[in-house]
Amino acid sequence: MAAFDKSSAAGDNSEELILELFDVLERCPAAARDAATDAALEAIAAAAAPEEPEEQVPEAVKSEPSSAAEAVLQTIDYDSLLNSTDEKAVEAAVASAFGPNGLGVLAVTNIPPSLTEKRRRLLRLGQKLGTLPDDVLKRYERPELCYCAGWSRGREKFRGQLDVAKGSWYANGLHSNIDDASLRERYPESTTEPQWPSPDLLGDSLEDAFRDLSRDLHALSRHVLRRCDAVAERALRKHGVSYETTLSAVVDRSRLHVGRLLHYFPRDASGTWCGWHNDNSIITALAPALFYDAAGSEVPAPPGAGLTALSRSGAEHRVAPPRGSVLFQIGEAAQILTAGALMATPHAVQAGELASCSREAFALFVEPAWDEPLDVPRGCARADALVDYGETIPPLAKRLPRLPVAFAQFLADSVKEYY
Ligand SMILES: O=C(O)CCC(=O)C(=O)O
Repeated sequence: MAAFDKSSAAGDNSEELILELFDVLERCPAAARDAATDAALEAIAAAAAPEEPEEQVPEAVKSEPSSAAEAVLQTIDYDSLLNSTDEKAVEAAVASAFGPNGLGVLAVTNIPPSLTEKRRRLLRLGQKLGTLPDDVLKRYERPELCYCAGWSRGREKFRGQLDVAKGSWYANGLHSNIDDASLRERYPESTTEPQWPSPDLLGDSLEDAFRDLSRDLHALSRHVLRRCDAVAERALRKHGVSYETTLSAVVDRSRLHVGRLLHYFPRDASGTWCGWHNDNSIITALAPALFYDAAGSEVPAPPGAGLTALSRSGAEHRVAPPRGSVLFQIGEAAQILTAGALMATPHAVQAGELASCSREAFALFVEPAWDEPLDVPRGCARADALVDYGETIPPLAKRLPRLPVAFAQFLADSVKEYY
């Protein structure tokens, strides 16, 4: 069974218009489809802008018409996400972002000023941290934890190459103490607290800033996930599959929510700051990046720099988050648990023409618990969860030899393929 068979008839509710139009577009003659795709690409090019453009997105829920649905950044207003009584409209926006014709990225716009302040506070600390002398940073490395807690630069390999383009600070975003002896013994890398720098070193508490932002992003993720569950449930129901293990339930019983503060070092040549990959998470919350020059002043993004996503049709698109937004991407654990009704978002970070500035970003990987069994819903096959992006993403088929599999095992098998 193809869990998300796009040729099946869409529902007859007007609220399902977006999903239905996706289907119509797929059945269009190639010329019409190409024209629609070109229009979308032009719109993307016209929108190319620094990672934090000036425009606000005023609409409550901005759903693009289907002719431009391919690879358009879908947005949803924060207040609508939390308070709208029009669930169908909110779900349609989530379906457009993460469905088969979506970009795989959802921007939650008009976030509260307090969230923006927490993002700026943490990213500023990321800039200060990343520009500390190497010998100071070394004190915060934990080789015995495979550099999975605290500072890590040039220790991970990406596709066989040592990754020195960025440095990361890793910690659990929510939990400072995983008080389970068995988990601590089996998974020390992800259950051990890093040694946080004292506030004197950076002029502020990295630990507080990291956890404050993580808590807010986690809370927001749960609102998005509730709608992801509704979208998956509807898609699977069309195939007579009942959706029992919801993403929300999996996240609620997990304490594995990995935060990663990223400092992308200035470069003297164009290229890629972070190569193509899928996250292993259920969902990833991304605080849009800030850029700093050598003097520590905030600057606009260099042309062409920033997050790039691979749309479901295989086209690359730069993502320009609206000002005052948070981005969400789907990870592979969700792809497996929904048998492909929600697909992970292949993404990379480009350095642009000449990134003589640093880039500061933060990702919260909202993950299943270590021992959570990952499986497709009853009635679906392992093949339904597999999506092949050729050379771009290490094939999931290889990293997922059988189902069910404990999340920690899937993570370990993925790390082997990527790093
Ligand atoms: O820096 C970003 O915007 C994305 C980070 C990312 O892809 C990752 O850490 O996996």
